[in-house]
Amino acid sequence: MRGTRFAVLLAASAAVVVLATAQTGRAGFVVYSAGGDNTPASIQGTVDAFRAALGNPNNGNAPGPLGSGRREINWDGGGSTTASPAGTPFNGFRNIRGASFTTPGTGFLQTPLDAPELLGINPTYGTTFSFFSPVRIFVPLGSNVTDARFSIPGTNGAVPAVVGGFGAVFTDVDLAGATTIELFGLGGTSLGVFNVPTGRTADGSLSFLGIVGDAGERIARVRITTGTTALGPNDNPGQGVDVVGMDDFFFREPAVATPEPASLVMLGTGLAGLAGWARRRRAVA
Ligand SMILES: [Ca+2]
Ligand SMILES: [Ca+2]
Ligand SMILES: [Ca+2]
Repeated sequence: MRGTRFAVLLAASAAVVVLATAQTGRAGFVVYSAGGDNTPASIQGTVDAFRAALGNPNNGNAPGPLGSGRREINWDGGGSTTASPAGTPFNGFRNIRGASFTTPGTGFLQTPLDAPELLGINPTYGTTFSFFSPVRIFVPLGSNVTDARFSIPGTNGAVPAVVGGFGAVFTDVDLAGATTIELFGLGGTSLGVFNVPTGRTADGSLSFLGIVGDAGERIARVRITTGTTALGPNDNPGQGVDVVGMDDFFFREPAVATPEPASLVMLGTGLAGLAGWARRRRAVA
């Protein structure tokens, strides 16, 4: 009888360890990455595999919460051929897709490669960058850091959310290790920093990095660092200056950010009870 209960205790402890590892370590993440040339086809297969890993369908602008699928942002404004400047926070996609963006800089730009708003920063950027989805890319201004937070689509940010995976397309990643995606959990703990692979052409390359949890990992915030500098200087990786832009974002359907999964709470309560039982057994032995 005692042996049976001890086995139950061991089993419960092992389950908690597995869950804790999945919540806090990067061992529970599956990485999809590709460093391509200047054609969308060079990263298309990896992007599509990541879409499938996030789940179907693409939920578009549908209100949530929804039980499956993913959201995408292509920055193209439904076929716009002009730039759209925005401040920070940038909430243009908060209600329809469940993502809002901030930067330590001054704002953001969704821009075609030939727009005066982009070329006014530096006239060489029209050939430094290229797009994955035509014709606009996305860049922070005054900083190379972009933070994304999530909410249930249709609540206009009122219901905070977590996502199980996130990925993005990048353009003109030249220096290894300079462009990264860092994931954070609900308590602000870093879940890992993941490097975006370098492209295969000197300018205008496309790269993709996507990370998806395989055990219910919950991502509350994403920090994207693009290159070594805010937009402004010429791209010059030989001198350590790497300017990088972004295109399409992909993330799993946002889910309500409850403080702790009910199953984990129940398991923890059960484990505490079992541990108490074990202490009592030792005390009377
Ligand atoms: Ca685009
Ligand atoms: Ca370059
Ligand atoms: Ca670059």
